[in-house]
Amino acid sequence: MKGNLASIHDIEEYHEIQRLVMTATHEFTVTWVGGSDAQEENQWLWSDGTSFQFTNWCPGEPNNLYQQHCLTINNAGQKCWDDYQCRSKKPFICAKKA
Ligand SMILES: [Ca+2]
Repeated sequence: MKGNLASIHDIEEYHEIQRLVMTATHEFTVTWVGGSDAQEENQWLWSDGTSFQFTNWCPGEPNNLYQQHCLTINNAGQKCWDDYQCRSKKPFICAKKA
């Protein structure tokens, strides 16, 4: 569909993405978004090439447990961010230019 995993630049975009996930799944489902530190450990970049400004990491994250280079949102009660193994199958949310 010519999109990429969504980049999140500020809290407004985060809330909009959470709203879209809620609309689609009827809950705050753990979802892949387009953040990764696969190129250099702990240097997180968005799929659009920008670096992380706004973040919402869960306490103790990102912890790179057993090599975690991809980014999930809506974790735990706080709906916070956790780095996770990229091969894991989860719902995902993409963006493309309108
Ligand atoms: Ca983690």
